[in-house]
Amino acid sequence: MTRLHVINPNTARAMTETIGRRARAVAGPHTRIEAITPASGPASIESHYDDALAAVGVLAEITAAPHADAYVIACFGDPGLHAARELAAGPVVGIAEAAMHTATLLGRTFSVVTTLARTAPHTRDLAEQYGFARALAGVHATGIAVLDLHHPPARRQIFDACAAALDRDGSDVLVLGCAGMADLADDLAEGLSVPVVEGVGAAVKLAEGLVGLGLRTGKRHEYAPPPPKPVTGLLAPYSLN
Ligand code: 5HY
Repeated sequence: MTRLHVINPNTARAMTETIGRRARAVAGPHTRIEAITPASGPASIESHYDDALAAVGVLAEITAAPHADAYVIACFGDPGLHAARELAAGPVVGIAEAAMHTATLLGRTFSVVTTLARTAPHTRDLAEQYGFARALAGVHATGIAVLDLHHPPARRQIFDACAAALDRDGSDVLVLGCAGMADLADDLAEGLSVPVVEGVGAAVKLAEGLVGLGLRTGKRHEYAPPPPKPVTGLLAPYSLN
């Protein structure tokens, strides 16, 4: 049995339920999904400030579950990804990185449709960091806040934004830029007749594959355990001494 911890870095429990449903819908019969809402953190992640706060909660969940075979960070900003890989023995897969890898196996270019415009530069930065800048045809914001994605009008707005993005970019594949859109992929793919990649499912299947291959995070260099040192004040409980 593969124990896969899927961590929603924000503290919106309804969103964790959406993420968990999608993860379980795509997971194989030998994978047990644990969908996790951190005890602390922002209700949603829409800024660098939210991202920084959320990373601490992600790391706490990684530390609390050393027994997991792999972890998914289920936020399109991949908060805390590199620090989590320093802590975890098993693979840690961020949904943005997973979605971009998956999209480039399906087409030469992909478009990302996301929430607020202010998050678009971070998506471009991640594509650059992960080596997908050339394949990224465009990042398109809907202007919908993360916690408003479940409202019916938002669904129509997202569909229209996806259609416009594909037309404008001439791209082959669509990537949904928020974990809160995870349950929209199948309907969008049918309506738009293109591959629609959402990061939760992509990350779950990649994590399953890595575990199935017996592969774990490399610990020789950058992702070696962090050197222990005193941590004072608010974050003192996170000291690794
Ligand atoms: C996410 N925020 O997937 C991102 C999406 C975004 O709370 N979950 C969040 O807007 O960056």
